[in-house]
Formats: sequence, structure tokens, C-alpha cells
Amino acid sequence: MKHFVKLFASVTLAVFLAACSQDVSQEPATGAEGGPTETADEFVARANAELKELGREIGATNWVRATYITEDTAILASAASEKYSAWHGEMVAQALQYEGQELDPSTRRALELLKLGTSAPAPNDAAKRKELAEIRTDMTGKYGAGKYCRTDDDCMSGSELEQAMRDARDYDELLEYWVGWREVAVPMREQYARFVELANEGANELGYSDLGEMWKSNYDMSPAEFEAESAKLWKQVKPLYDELHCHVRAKLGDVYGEDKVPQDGPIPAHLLGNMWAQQWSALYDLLEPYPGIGDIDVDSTLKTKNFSPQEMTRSAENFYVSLGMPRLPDTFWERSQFTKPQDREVVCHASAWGLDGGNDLRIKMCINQTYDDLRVIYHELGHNYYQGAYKDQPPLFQSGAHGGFHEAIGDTVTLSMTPGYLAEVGLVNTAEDDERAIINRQMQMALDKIAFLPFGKLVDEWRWGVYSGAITPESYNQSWWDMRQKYQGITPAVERTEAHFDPGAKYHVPANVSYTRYFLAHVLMFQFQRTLCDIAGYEGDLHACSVFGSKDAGDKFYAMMEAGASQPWQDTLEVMTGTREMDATAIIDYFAPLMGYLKEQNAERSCGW
Ligand code: X8Z
Ligand code: ZN
Repeated sequence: MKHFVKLFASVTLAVFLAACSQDVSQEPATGAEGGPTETADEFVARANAELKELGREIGATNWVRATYITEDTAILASAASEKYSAWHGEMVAQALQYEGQELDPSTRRALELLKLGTSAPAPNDAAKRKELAEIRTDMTGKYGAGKYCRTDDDCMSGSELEQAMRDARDYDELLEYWVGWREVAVPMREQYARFVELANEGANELGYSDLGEMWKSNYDMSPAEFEAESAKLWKQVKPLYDELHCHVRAKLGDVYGEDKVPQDGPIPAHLLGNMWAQQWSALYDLLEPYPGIGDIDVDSTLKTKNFSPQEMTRSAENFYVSLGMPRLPDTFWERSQFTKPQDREVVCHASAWGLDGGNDLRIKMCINQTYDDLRVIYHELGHNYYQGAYKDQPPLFQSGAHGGFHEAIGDTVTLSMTPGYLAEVGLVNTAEDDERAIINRQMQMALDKIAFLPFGKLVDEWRWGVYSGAITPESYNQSWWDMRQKYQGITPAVERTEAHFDPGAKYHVPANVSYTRYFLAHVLMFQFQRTLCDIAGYEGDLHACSVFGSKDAGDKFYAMMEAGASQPWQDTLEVMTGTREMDATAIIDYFAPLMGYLKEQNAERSCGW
């Protein structure tokens, strides 16, 4: 659960799900005839009430654990996780009694969401439940407290290493950080294999063939349809990625030499300015198409004006307020963790929390004074505004229309951080919009949003394979790197073996947070932006649109958020955008100018790997 709330606070339902107390040991409520003593509606009402209570308790425990990693908080968090699992298993068993009944769609949906209300169901066995809870708590703790030490008193934390991967430009130095961080995951390898066994057993008991099938069932369509849907979207966007990859590889070849970056193969995974090669915006200075044209250097403004983490967060809040959304509550400012505490271990990976049924909103970050982190803050507040918007829904509906919607809110807002917006709020000095400035800005965006797409796709493809048994522990690392090469066109620069566990060096694997949500969000945010820009009365090119200050756009967006998970996401998407399908045409339109530039640059190159 802690996992749930932790990162998952982003998906508020998790908080609840991860949360309900009440009498978790009670027997199914059956009457004298063996039938249920409650109607389905009464049962759902009770589940919601219990979830609300349990949610408060588990949310509080998970917050303390994530912001204070010690042996003691591990005990508390594992106990809370076990408690939630027991409650969840019990409630799902009781819900089975309504399976054959005619129910209204909302009741049926609540029962379905109850069943899906955990990212790792526990087997119905107290010892195994405890074991699963402890493994989950321990893996996330290992990740949060993970360090790379050159000597006993020269250590770097995960977030320091991330920052160093952004800044360094020396091949060997980058490789040292890259290899160093991955040692953190080695002790998770066996635990992870056991975790998969236990969670699969839990998923089987709920009627799923494996945990991957359960995750894929969370999209109002069959697992097979969902796989086909993500494959379709990937096919649409792959040509964008291929052009970007080709150009970036050529530039890295200039910087590091073509012996280090061969121009006909995958790129060494440690050279992309990011620990996981998932977003490449740190490489912008190497790739700026028209050096010095257009001022998009937000990093330097943040430093010159010495923005505090709270001021950076205010700037994000002001955007949402400009759309007509409420200010964040005082408790947000009092209770959030904005910076990395010096005196203890915490989970630095950013998350947004909707505690106490969305009445107690917080972020947990270790904010640096960078444009990248500023965008992460806008992203996190998107979760918080979503959590606040659906707080009047019953707890079982307090989550995103699907996970991708939750991730897309704040990212949609970042698309409105145009040069015009940045100049208006004083984050850059001038807003230029000649052709060359546009291409520069598009490059900056593409290094973030386009570079991410294959990574967003493959993390769960790997896990789906692991959960289904198609990938066994004997080939965890090999299959991971096969997928990294196939989708991203990257490769490790040093030998990796089955003694390593490189997937575990990415937060969402030990924390068991599903990842397809981010891939979907990277498509959806452009769809949302197209709609919001239409509503705001904007008529120009999509990439130049900012809806900053548009109450009309904000109303539409907020109405979508208020619906939470109360109806199938297709209905929610239709109300918002007029279509029932996720579709990548908006992202393709958005990047049309850059694609022209990249095709020209790549004309004489031989692309692919
Ligand atoms: O995990 C996150 C957010 C919290 S929901 C910071 N993201 C993914 C990642 O960092 O891997 C946002 C983009 C992808
Ligand atoms: Zn998020």
C-alpha cells in the first residue's frame, strides 16, 4: 500500500484503496439462506465508508514512511500494507456474492474497481500476505535510501546521481554514476522474483491469469484490446522518435567520437543526460538548432532570481488558479516536503498525495532549482488538482478516468509554458517567435516528450512478460536490455549480466507502480491541449498555444477531473474532446515544424540501429 500511496498518491484511489480500516477480519456477510445480508448498493456504501477510514490511516503511515525511512517505519508500513491487503481480499470475496445479479452500471463499476483496487494483490494466506508486504516495503526503502559510494565517506544519493547525469559530459564519469547507481538494485533481484510469485498468486485468486492481466484490465476494455491500443499508439509515434534518435546520435557522435557512438548502432545508454535515458532535455545545449536564438533558459532565471522551492511551486499553482481552479489549501504549504531533508533518508522520487479523501493535498519532492524540476512541480500539481476535483466522488471513484489521465493533467499544463507565458510570468526575459526560435523550443520539448515515448512503452511490456512467465528470472536483465535496444535504440556501454537487476534501478519497478500510464499521458496531453486551445478560442499552430488565463478552458478541464473514475474513460474523453479514442495525431501536428527540421538534418544520414 505504501507503494500505492507513495507514488501513487498520484492515483488517489490508491490512497483509499491502500487505506481502509474497519474490521478486516469479519466473515462475509451472509444471511440464513447463505445469500448476502446487504444489497449490492449497501455493500458498496459500506466499502466506501470503510475505505475512507482505512485510507486516512494508511495514507498517514505511508507519508511517514516515505519521508522518514527507518527500520521502525518499515514495520509500520508493512503492517499497514498487510492490513489493507486483508481488507481488500475480504471485501473482494464478499463482492463475489453479487456477481450474477442485475445491478445498475454504477454499482457494477464500483465492484469492479474494488477488485482492481491494488497494484499487487496478496494471496489469501496470512504468512504470504506478510511476506509480500515486507518485500514491497523493503524494496522501496532500498531504492529511496540507495547510494553510490566511492569511499565510505564519499557517497552520492539517487537524486544527486540524477543531477550529476544531467550535468556531466565526460564519458567515463557518466559511466561511473550509471554503473554505481545500478548496484542499488542488485540485492532486489531475488526479492523481486519472489514478489512476482506472491502477487501473481494473489491475482490468480482474484480470477486473473497473472498480475499483468490484472493491470491491463484497468482500462475499460479487454487486456488484449488494451495491448492492441498501446501498440497502435506506438506505431503512430515511432516515426517521430526515429528521426530524433538519428539526429541525437549524430550529435553525440560529434561530442564523444564515432568510436564511442557508432553511427549505425544503438546509443550508449549513459550519454543521454538522464539515469534511465528516458528524457533527454539535459542535452539541449548540445542540440540547440539555432544557438542563442530565443530565450528559453529558465534554469538561469531560476538561479539568478534565486527562486525557492516554494516560489517555484507558487508559480505552478498560479497557472492552475489562472484557469479558475482554487488555491491550494494552507495545509499543502505546511505539510508538503519540498526539499531533501539532511538528517534522514526519504523517497525523493516526486509524488503528489491526496490524503484524507483529497482534503489534505501534498507533494513530496526534493526540488532543485532547474527548469526540469519546475516542470515536475507543474506535473505533480496536476495530480493534486485532480485529487481535489474528485474528492466529492465516493472513494471507489476517487481516481483518474484511467492512470494516463492522472499523469496527463499537469503535463498538459506544461504544454502551455510557451515562451510567451514564460516571459509574462518573468521566467525568461523575452519571448521571440521567429521560425528559428520555434524550432529551438520544439527541440527542447521533443527531448522531453518524444524521447520518453519508447521508454514509457517498454517498462510495462517487460513487466507484462515477467508477470505472465514469458520472462523468467534467468533472463530478467537480458530481456530488459533487448527491449531497451529494440524500442529506444540504446545499449549499455559495459557488460550487464544476470547478476545485475537493471530494471530495479528504476523507481517504478521496486515500487510496483504501473508505467503505461505515462506512455498514454504523453499521447493524451496533446489531445487535451488541442481541445483546451479550441475552447480558449485559439486559432494558430498547436505548439504556440498557451491557455494560461483561460477560465473557459479551465472549466472544461476541471469538469473532466471532477468525474474521477465514475464512468468509463471513453465517456470522460468524449465529453472532454468529442472523441472516444486515444489518438496520436495531436502530438504529430504539434511537432510538425521540428520534424521538418529533423528530416533535413537526417537527409544524408543512415538512421536506425
Ligand atoms: O514518476 C513520474 C512522476 C511522478 S508520477 C515524477 N514520472 C515518470 C518518471 O519519472 O519516470 C513523470 C514522467 C515519467
Ligand atoms: Zn505523475
